[in-house]
Amino acid sequence: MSDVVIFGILWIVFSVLGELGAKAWVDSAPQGSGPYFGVASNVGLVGVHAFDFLVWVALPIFVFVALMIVFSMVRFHVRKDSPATGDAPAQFRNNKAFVGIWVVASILINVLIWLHPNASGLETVFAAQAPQNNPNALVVDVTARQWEWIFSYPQYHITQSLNAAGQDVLYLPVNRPVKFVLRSYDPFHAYDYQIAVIHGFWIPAFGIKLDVVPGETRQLYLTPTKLTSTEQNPMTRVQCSEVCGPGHPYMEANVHVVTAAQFAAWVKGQQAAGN
Ligand SMILES: [Cu+2]
Repeated sequence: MSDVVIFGILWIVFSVLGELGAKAWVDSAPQGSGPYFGVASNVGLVGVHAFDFLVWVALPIFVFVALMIVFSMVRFHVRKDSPATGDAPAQFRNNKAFVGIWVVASILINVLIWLHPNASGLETVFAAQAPQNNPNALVVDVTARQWEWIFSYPQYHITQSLNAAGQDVLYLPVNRPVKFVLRSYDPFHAYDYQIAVIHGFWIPAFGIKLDVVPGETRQLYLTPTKLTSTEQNPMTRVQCSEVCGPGHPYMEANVHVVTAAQFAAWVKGQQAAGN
């Protein structure tokens, strides 16, 4: 068998094994670990699909390069018992066909990745931010202050949602679009606007974050796609992602993604508690 055929067979075998191994690794990762943080939103899934596609494309390329090095070392090394002198095989400085294929293939792969998942993924994310694609959205006013996340539900007349321990908490019904309205100011020291700083609204499992800037009102749409909570997966939490002072690392809030019925019951409880 010629070297090219042997190399081709090895390339295919190791590429298939690599693709299967990568998939098994991703599928077996428990919630919150692995490459995806236990993704739980429509926007986060865009990133997952992009990552899947990039791994799928990159793996055979990696196998090709790595295998070429190992294959050459094994197949073409000088043997111990070979004479010190003698006719070496013909040497070439370059191989026009190989270089041509390499350059054209590299350009095509780069153009492909620019189109998909880059441009296509961005289009999906932009479309997810269009109000008309988020009917019946749940409005959550998010106020960031040093160092606390405050959540208000104006549609349900909840000014500040709190759990039994009196901590700020974010409840969201699964599969219903959410419109976050993000502001940075301190309602407890509202007279001094200069103490407001930039915070970063980040829920790792939702796969998106947005800076919260004093003096601006920013909007973020997303739809939770999975029943989960901070207790089940610590990556499902609100975490400040802009250094905003000594309390920055602890500027987090628990998140619960629940069924519509559970959400309705929770709303009643918050209203009854006068929150
Ligand atoms: Cu912060």
